[in-house]
Amino acid sequence: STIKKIFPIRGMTCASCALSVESMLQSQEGVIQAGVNFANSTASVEYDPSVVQPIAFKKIIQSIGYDILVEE
Ligand code: 9UX
Repeated sequence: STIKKIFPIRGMTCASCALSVESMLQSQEGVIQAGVNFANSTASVEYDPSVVQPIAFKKIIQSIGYDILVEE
């Protein structure tokens, strides 16, 4: 089964930033679906917790110069 959660994103200054973050999340193994809302600075991510944990999102998002706030 999958989980869908909303995560705050930091560092996005334009709609193009949001698309970059979104495609990065979508490329992550274990992510079923991801959408980034630039106006709200949030990402909605549906993922399979048996494949990936949100801490992995932090690494890939930081690698392109943004940040995602995940609890842990
Ligand atoms: Mo453009 Mo959004 O470089 O950074 S993608 S401001």
